[in-house]
Amino acid sequence: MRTLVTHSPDRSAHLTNLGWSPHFEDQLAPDDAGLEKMRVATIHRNRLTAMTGSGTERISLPDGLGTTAFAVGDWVLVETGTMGLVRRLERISLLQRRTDGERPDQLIAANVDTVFIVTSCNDDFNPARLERYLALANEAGTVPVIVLTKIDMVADTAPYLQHARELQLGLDVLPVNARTPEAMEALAPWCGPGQTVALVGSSGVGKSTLLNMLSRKAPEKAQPTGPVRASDDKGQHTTTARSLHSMVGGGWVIDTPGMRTLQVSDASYGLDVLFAEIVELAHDCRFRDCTHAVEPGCAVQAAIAAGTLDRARFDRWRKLSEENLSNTRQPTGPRGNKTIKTRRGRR
Ligand SMILES: Nc1nc2c(ncn2[C@@H]2O[C@H](COP(=O)(O)OP(=O)(O)OP(=O)(O)O)[C@@H](O)[C@H]2O)c(=O)[nH]1
Ligand SMILES: [Mg+2]
Ligand SMILES: [Zn+2]
Repeated sequence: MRTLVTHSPDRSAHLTNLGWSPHFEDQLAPDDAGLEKMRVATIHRNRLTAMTGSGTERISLPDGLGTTAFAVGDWVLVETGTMGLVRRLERISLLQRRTDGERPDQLIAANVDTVFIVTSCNDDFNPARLERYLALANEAGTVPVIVLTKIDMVADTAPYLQHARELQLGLDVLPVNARTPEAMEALAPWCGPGQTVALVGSSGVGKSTLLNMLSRKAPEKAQPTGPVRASDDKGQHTTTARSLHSMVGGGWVIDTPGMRTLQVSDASYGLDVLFAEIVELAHDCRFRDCTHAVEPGCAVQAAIAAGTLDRARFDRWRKLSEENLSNTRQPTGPRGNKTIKTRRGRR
């Protein structure tokens, strides 16, 4: 039988550092008093581990309940001794993505405060792909930050920085060499006790390199990192599972495998935050349901003509909006139908 160190005097400080907050405390019933509060650390096909401040344990799930219903970062209540799962607590935030076919959404990470969207100063840098990550992070109610790695590999980082900053109003962009301690200093404002950050991005951009720095891993415990292909800077998918690790300055960091594709679905809010300048312009279109394609009096088309809105950015907005509409499960009413039958003038 397993036991945990449950009576440490600074136990509640451990829990707070682990991300426990009133949001979770409020979900406890008097009967839950004897249960262990744990945070999901790793998820494999048939295996789930969770941690308290003092250790990581394998959790046994009730019959018929698979691991796909859980995300790294979830809070669960567990029976002391047997380590049997009692229930999962409602999440503050959830990063999830649509997978191909009819399979359920893939849960990337839960109860995350900040998403570090990692990209490099090389062929990986792609505004259209970064916008997908931004929509995902916005939709989940997390704060996205762009971490631009491999600044030591280029003579001039300015164009990368400029393009990244233009992706979303007020977006923080952090240029780093992920292999140096200065990278940690750059990321520090989003880290610290009680904070949970997730690293996302394509394979080879340096997510695990950053994680090893943030959690100051001993070499034998470090997340493996792998080289990128010289011809196109693509990584080799070194990390294959999501996992939660403590950071040296307090707080928790989640490593994720590089994603090959990222579909946008159920992300209208996330897209509105991402493309706030287009949403803003649309208020001035003559027709409230203007599609910004052919209508007279379209403020969005006028901005493109005037050179104040980039046509490529507009094209990406249209592509993502259409993809979101066709992927979103519940139809959102007549606007789901692209032919506009009733057009109301504003004045
Ligand atoms: N020069 C330089 N190399 C870096 C930097 N960041 C990461 N690398 C190297 O890039 C390669 C890939 O890094 P990883 O940390 O494995 O990348 P990853 O994002 O975790 O990749 P996956 O696990 O495959 O998703 C390794 O060889 C790192 O040492 C950086 O800022 N500068
Ligand atoms: Mg990795
Ligand atoms: Zn318009």
